[in-house]
Amino acid sequence: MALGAATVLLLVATACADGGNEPASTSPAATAGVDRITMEDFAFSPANPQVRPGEKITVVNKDSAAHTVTATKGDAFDTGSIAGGESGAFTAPSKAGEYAFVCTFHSNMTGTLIVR
Ligand SMILES: [Cu+2]
Repeated sequence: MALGAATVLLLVATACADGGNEPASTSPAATAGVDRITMEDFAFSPANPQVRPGEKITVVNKDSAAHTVTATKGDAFDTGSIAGGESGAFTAPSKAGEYAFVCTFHSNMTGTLIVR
């Protein structure tokens, strides 16, 4: 008598596609409703601020070194040098879009201004 070794493995596919509660992130790490950017520990906070067209953005430098917020393409915006402990400002472009920016003194300090 041979036992038929037919093992039927029933895999119940758990493909439940109902009730997905993951937060929808449209733009990567965009921080909405920002009117201020802080420079601290040689980084921008937030690095990806979302602002309104033509909005005035205050920039606060909490480091001791000088920093800038400078658009990498063209002359969309530029705070010029902001000394340590000081603050400055710039006006967001009137045209919606994403504008990369950098500190001209520290090329590793980067961010993206999201205008919409
Ligand atoms: Cu800097």
